[in-house]
Amino acid sequence: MKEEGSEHNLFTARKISRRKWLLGGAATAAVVMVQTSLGKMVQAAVPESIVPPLTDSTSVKEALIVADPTKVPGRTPSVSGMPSPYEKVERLPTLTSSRTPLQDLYGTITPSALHFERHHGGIPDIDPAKYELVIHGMVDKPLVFSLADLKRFPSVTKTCFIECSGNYRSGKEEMSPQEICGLTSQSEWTGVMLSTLFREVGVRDKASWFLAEGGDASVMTRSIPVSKGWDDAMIAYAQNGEAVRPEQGYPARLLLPGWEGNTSVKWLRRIELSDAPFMTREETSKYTESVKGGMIRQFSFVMDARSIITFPSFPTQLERGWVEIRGIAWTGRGKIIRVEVSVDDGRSWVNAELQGPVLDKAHTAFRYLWKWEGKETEIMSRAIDETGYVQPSYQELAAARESKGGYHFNPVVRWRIPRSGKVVLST
Ligand SMILES: Nc1nc2c(c(=O)[nH]1)N[C@H]1C(S)=C(S)[C@@H](COP(=O)(O)O)O[C@H]1N2
Ligand SMILES: [Mo]
Repeated sequence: MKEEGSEHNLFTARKISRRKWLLGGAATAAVVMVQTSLGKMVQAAVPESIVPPLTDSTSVKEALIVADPTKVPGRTPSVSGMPSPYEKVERLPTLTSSRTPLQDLYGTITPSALHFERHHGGIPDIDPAKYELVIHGMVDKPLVFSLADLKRFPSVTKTCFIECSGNYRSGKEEMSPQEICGLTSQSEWTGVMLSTLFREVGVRDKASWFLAEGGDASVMTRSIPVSKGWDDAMIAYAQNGEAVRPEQGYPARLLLPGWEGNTSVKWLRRIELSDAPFMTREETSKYTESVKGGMIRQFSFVMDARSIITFPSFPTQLERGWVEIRGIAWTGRGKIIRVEVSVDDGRSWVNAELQGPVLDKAHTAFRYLWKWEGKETEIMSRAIDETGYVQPSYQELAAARESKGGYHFNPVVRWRIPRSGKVVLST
């Protein structure tokens, strides 16, 4: 048999010494406060045999206050679940947005409570019984749909990301993935295809654009080409198996997979068909970006391919030895076909393993097993999508845009690992 204290696999596991195991068992009995199934706090003597064993990182005091959960009844069932109180995983709210903690998540679905938020005029309180969606303009038969009407149409479900087009920050070393690009999240959305409603109202052939308008204080409006409406646009009323959260547009939002987040108009109340874009405030004063030669790009709807390593990242304290580099990659143009990782400052690149199934316009998890020997280096990832688009470096992008940020800024993110193992953003 192997010594408990020995390294028993490729990774540096937490060591438990045999001597301390025995010492833990021999400690004296403790008196702790426990909650009964009816919520009453009572004193209970914990027999010495259930005092948890000591490990290298638990002190005698810590060990004594942890009661054996197999010896007292647990909490009774509740109406709605909460994460474990031991987990502190939170969005980072400001007045107008909050960011998804990408570095703390697993897999690719963002728990609804952690989906990023971006509100131009706060979160409205909308009574679902009074909710109405009007579709009018260049149509044969203008109609008003209640929420119940929307739910009577054939439903569809799609897993995809929503990303804010302003999703990039940098400038200091102490920045986590959440702070750098936490304005992207993924949900399983359910609703009705917009094409179904287009057929219902009889969209005219001449109609080439539509206006989407929100019922919040900002009355957010964007012009969208009708082709996106016939393609994969949805009116979503459910998110991750429950009603869309108020923050995400309850009771119904437009969902334009792969396009700038701002086009997925929340609290959607009106769609107007037309033969020209509406040139609203949002798409003239904002949501345009500069390109070389003093030119401006407008109606740049599609989100470009992108990736970020979420582990190790700031604020990871990295240990030497085997490390599973993990991250997510995504593109608004379809599927991610490859993610390349460099562990030597960008000199050479290797293919990361993609977690299947790789979905259309969806966050895709990747991983790469690497042995860190303790030498200073920089690690990074770059995404390649099915159109052949390669995520650019910061230098390439800054040169093409003649700017160091702004909308649609999706550069390769580099993490610097100094000899101390304290991971920071390379700036
Ligand atoms: N009605 C309305 N829709 C809106 C917004 C808004 O302020 N009002 N914000 C937009 C922006 S800028 C983004 S990035 C996404 C954010 O969606 P989320 O808050 O569900 O993450 O919603 C878009 N839809
Ligand atoms: Mo946004």
